[in-house]
Amino acid sequence: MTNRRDFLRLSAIGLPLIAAGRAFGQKMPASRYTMPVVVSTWDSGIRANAAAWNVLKAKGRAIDAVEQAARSAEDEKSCCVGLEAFPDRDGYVTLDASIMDDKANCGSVAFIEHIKNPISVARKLMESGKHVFLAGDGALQFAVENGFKRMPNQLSDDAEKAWHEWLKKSEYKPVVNIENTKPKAGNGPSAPMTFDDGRFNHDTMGTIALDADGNLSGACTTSGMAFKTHGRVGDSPIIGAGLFVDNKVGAATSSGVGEEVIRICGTHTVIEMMRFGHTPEAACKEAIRRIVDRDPKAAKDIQVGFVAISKKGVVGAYAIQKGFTYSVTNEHVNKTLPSKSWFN
Ligand code: SD4
Repeated sequence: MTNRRDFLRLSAIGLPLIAAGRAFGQKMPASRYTMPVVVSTWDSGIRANAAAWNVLKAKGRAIDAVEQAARSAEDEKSCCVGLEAFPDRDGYVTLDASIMDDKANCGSVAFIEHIKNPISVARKLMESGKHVFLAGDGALQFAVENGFKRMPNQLSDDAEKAWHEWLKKSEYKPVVNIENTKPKAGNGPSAPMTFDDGRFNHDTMGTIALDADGNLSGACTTSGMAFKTHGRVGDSPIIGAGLFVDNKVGAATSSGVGEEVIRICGTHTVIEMMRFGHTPEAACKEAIRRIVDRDPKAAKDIQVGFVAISKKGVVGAYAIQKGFTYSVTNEHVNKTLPSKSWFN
């Protein structure tokens, strides 16, 4: 509790600062959004945000909102997340997902097959309270034991076509910003992807939200990099790499080449920078700097993007390459914004 002496001391320090701020015409920064607010990676994040917004506008919890956002991406045919996604090099669709709430409860599943909504398996694991991370057959077993339906191992027509085409050269080469490649004209935003569109890679849906009570949560779901080695796990299910939440500071998520994000504990780095005073954008930039500094030549050909939100609703992002976008939705806005980038 603040006693009288503390009050006088804080007043003596604080009032002149507030007065100075007013004198210089300081306003709320443009990147600060009133809560509740939800932020997702990429253009397709606007559709995930719509699912989250249904929860947030009814004063629901951030953890429920981010789960709904991830589920909506997993359910979408056009979004390269979930069972419709491109497979690994051996023709298996293997999924990664993570979720984290305002009390540092978290759950992750990696390299899981046959499950339509891995994010909800991650949530179930989080709530079971026993473990935080399950992988492969064990994750599938946990899902089935908890009532999730085991789906058949069947590639979508588009994924099958793309995989057979890829097999002709069998060259693993992630394409920068392929996540935002538009479908062919006339196909519409929810048309299934086709190989002719040049899509070799996958959207990752990372979502972070601040609810009406001021609590933060995040979720991240992906099929990983298309045509990856069987068994490969990226950053998305790793707490501190593809997703991190600290309810006193902020929340962050990432998309792009997961190996680079794992090396620097990407989203944990972002949140630690914010803890010590960086804005979300400056913190994301610092994480990107670490990736670029490690191998500036290699960085020219890869994409990684971070997006973060502070406890006060300030949102910022930074990427290696131009073209990374993030979508923001609250009572006043529903828009997709370009991220700043290291290379232009
Ligand atoms: C991964 N970070 O598995 C993910 C891929 C991704 O948009 O973000 N694609 O490495």
